[in-house]
Amino acid sequence: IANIYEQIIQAKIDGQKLLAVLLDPDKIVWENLDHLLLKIKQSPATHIFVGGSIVQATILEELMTALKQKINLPVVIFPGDPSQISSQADAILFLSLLSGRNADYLIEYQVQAAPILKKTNLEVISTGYILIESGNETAVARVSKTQPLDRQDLDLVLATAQAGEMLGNKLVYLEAGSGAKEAVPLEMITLVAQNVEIPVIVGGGIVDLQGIQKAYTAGADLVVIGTAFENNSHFFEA
Ligand code: 1GP
Repeated sequence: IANIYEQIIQAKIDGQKLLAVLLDPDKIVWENLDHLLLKIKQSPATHIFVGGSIVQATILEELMTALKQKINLPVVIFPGDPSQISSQADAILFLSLLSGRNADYLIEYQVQAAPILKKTNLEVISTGYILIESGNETAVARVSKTQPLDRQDLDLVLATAQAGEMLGNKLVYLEAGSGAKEAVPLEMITLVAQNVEIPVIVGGGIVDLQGIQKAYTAGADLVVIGTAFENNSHFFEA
């Protein structure tokens, strides 16, 4: 699948909204995989993201093989660390955790990943990753040992997104964290979307179809759904 970033940009120009289903290899029940893949095929998803804050599963490659064989959607790695790189994917979100001040997640892991990525054909998409406080501690904050940004501090979130854009990030990802109690505030999505040129991804704590729609209306270009689909494979049927 050629140039995923260009497709995202084209969708933005065309006003087409994108939807990613997030699959965490650790949480997949292997026996249910065919059913899961069928449900993704029947869903409005435009992308599959694969990753998690920590992935212990050794089934990453098997999962990638199954996804590539059985589903005709771009597969994008959404990594918690450099161990989650698979050359079978189409692209990788090359994340910098801009909300935090942990150098490992700002540059160290990227340095470790670069030579690995050079040996693959993965499309590398530089992404400014911004964790927003969500009413509960999420895995991203715990694993990265960073503080999320205050959900009231719109100015700081915007400045962070804009700094990412100035550094050359091609996407900004507003993240409440997987299983967040509260999703990213809609006014925050709007403020960022209106004041950066790059596409805006929003995820974390979106648990119903209205939540997806509201995020789109607020200005999200791509919404990520993890937990809600994990808990209910019929989620998209409503
Ligand atoms: C997490 O944004 C994604 O990185 C999805 O979050 O699991 O809450 O849908 P949920």
